[in-house]
Amino acid sequence: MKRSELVSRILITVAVIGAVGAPLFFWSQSSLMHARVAESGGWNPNIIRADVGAPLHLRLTSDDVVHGFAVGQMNMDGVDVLPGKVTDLTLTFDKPGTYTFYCTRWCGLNHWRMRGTIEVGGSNTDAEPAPAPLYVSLGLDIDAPHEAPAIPSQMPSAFRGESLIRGLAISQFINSDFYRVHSPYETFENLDQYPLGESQRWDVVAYIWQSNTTLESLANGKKLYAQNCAACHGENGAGNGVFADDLLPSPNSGGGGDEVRSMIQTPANFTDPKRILGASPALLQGKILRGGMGTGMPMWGSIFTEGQIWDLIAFIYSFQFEYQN
Ligand code: HEC
Ligand SMILES: [Cu+2]
Repeated sequence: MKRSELVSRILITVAVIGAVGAPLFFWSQSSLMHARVAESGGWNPNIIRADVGAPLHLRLTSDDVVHGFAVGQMNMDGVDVLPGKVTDLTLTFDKPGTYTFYCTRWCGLNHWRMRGTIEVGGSNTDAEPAPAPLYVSLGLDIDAPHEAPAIPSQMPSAFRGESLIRGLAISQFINSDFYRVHSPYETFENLDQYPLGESQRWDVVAYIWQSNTTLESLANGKKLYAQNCAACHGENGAGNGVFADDLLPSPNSGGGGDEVRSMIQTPANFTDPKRILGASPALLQGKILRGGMGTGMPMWGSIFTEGQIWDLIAFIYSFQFEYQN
């Protein structure tokens, strides 16, 4: 499904209205929806019902800090939800289903727990079941270790790679069917049929990875990463974001002593070549969609469109490769 079609599934109008006092009077036919940091209860209400095609009016205010509101799977920019103000938002859904809404401002450590659902009822005329994610159809165990057995001695460069491929037939590596199901390390192995040294093969891998994405996708991934991932995984991908040290294991991950605890809490370091060069896009997609792993890694499947997740993955690999721009 193209992104423009996804966007057209929802119609949005927004207005921010001054002080809560007087305007309340005008809008009193529908009640306010309150936002609070997750520790104080998150959204109230956090389940909303609506009907297909019928405008849903939401009146949002915050009881504490600045929050944001957006509906997942819509490629929608968040609208601010301010203390002492009312944000008036009208949403119209043209497909039934369960939608996730979420906070878009880093309001605190548990920011990403500020989520709720909109149940949109109506007859499901053109229902097409969602296809299984790639990791499921591939039967990939995304929790198995995926360390690359060998890593490059310097950062692979797409620029050097491009100068090496003249006369080599590598077009079979440059399409999404290949890219999505192979790790950079597997691609490095596949390249051993060519007359190239090891670091040259890694440079060609960098070239192949860059050729399987676009500057637009990388830029969009970078933006989404800064908004949604950097607070844990770090601006520079090193797993050292401002919240990284404060993450708690999820309640059901049990004890396990300090060593296990620090292992399961630490956000993945995307600058670690062993880790990322050993992971295929399908594996990273599975982890992003599903989240969990008994850690603080949120699940993002209900938040991002498929295209947005591929953009994030393209950006994650850019911590491993020197790309040309
Ligand atoms: C609240 C903190 C937090 C946020 C926010 C977060 N992550 Fe994570 N993430 C983690 C933790 C902790 C892990 C380690 C879990 C593991 O690897 O088992 C992790 C692991 C991952 C992995 C697995 C890497 C691997 O090698 O297996 C990927 C991919 C990932 N995160 C992507 C993202 C993306 C993309 C975003 C933003 C959309 C994001 N994360 C936001 C905490 C976070
Ligand atoms: Cu918030």
